[in-house]
Amino acid sequence: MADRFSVHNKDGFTLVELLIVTAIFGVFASAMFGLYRSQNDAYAIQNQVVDMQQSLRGTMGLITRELRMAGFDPRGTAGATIRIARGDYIYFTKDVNDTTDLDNDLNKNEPDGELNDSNEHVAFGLTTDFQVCHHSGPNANHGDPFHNTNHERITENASQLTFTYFDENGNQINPDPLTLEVANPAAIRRVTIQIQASTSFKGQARNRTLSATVYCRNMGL
Ligand SMILES: [Ca+2]
Ligand SMILES: [Ca+2]
Ligand SMILES: [Ca+2]
Repeated sequence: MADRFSVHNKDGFTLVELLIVTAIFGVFASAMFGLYRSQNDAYAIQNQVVDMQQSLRGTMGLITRELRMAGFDPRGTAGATIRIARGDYIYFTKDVNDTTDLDNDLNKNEPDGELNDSNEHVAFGLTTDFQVCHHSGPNANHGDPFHNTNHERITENASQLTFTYFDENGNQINPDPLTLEVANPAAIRRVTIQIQASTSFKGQARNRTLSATVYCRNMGL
């Protein structure tokens, strides 16, 4: 019996052996936990960045699709054009619908020579709380992103939205420094769009920027 409590117990572990095993296990467990936590963080950051990039791509897809139609006016009587062009905001019109079926041909998805139908007044802008907003409606209540609630928020955490404008000769058209608007938006033929989004994880910010160029082929026809 006395042997069981001896330091030199041959049948079981000694106290020293147990302490060493416990210490080794502790070091191992804490290393594993650290590894797990850092992998978890890396995974969370990666997820955030992927979400941000998807949101950016979705926003850019919508802006380029819509902007390509700016000035679409196949009947030539609607007066569709780019109406307001600022560095952070654009508003344009396109005749794509015939919501009331003006010509009684049972087709509501065709140009009718007017700009009073759904999705014919479109605006994109960046709000002061860093969201890219989209307005699409049947009238000139085009949703100034800074004052109007009649718009849809399409990108969270956008730190920057920049529109750069070019005329038919490829020359950049700068907004007037006082009005902040391009003086003659009807002269615009090409627009470069740049959106930047930011995400933050444990105080570390990550930014992604996406750019695209749209040729406004329906302008100036
Ligand atoms: Ca109409
Ligand atoms: Ca019709
Ligand atoms: Ca129309």
